[in-house]
Amino acid sequence: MIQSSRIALPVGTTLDRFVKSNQTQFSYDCADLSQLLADIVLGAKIVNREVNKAGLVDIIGAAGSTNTSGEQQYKLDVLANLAFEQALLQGGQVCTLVSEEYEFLVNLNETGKYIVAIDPIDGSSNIDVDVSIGTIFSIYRRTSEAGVPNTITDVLIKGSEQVVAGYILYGSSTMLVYTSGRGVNGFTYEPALGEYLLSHADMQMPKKGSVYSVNEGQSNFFPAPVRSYLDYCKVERYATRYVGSLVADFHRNLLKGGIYLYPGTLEDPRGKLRLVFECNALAFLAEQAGGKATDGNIRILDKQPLTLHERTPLYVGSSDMVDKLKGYF
Ligand code: AFP
Repeated sequence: MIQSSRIALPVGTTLDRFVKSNQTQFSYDCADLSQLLADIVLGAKIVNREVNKAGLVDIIGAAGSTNTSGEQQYKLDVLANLAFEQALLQGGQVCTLVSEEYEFLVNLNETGKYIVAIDPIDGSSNIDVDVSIGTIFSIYRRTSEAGVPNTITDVLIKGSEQVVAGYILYGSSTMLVYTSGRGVNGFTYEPALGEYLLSHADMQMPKKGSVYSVNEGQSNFFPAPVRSYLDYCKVERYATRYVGSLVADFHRNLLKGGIYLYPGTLEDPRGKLRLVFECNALAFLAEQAGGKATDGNIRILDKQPLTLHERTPLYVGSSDMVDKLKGYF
């Protein structure tokens, strides 16, 4: 006998339906946003499929190449980059793609209205050890003339100009979290349906938490204000939680409250994280959820990138915690 009560259960709100029913939240054409997110979701589904079988097939491990920052590329980095590029190319909304995996911009469609910045796989070194990884993306409205290929100056845009930003977390479940500038919403992937379903509506980062996330092994080389703040965290007996995948650490702090720190060091004052591919998107999400993001002196979203792969210190998380840290600078 068919269990009608079971099949009658509501499916929930799919990402597509959510975007369409919240049209007024997006200042531009909602159909564009819908298509763009659908393209990113398609890329993410391919990545998710590969991540889930990473241990079974020859997908883990180094690809034998390095990316533009001289870092080792993992096979999944290469595959994910290709998956997103192909999905965005097919969708046709994007004039230019900039990716952490490419040294230069890639012009996809001269008439496209949007520029996408993407870190296809964040936390690559965690792939081989089955720890959560992520994808981070920012979407900007094109300001250059349509029909003309963009140049580097057209894509060096402040984070405050983002129209949409988000991430996909490939964790114990796969989640997509995004903002279009009117709050933050989270969707959990239901693999049987192939859909992202609204699971975390109007996410708010607690004003304060008791977790700090930092690679504290490097702390002898951190700037004095950061070292003082870390001493304060210990006095307060905050817990340390650091996965080494920015998306995973950020996501936990978004839900539970906390602060993520990636400072510069004495030898390398700009740290490791990229402004365009990683920090801007998370800063936009943090602010939209009530949190804050700074490099210690300047709000991340106000920083004008001078190069595509520019790095910046990043302190992001609960507003009271970021304010407290800023007090030490
Ligand atoms: P990988 O992609 O090289 O693993 O780097 C990940 C990352 O950019 C970010 O996701 C982590 O929070 C941070 O670097 C970890 O860096 P450390 O290993 O220096 O702590």
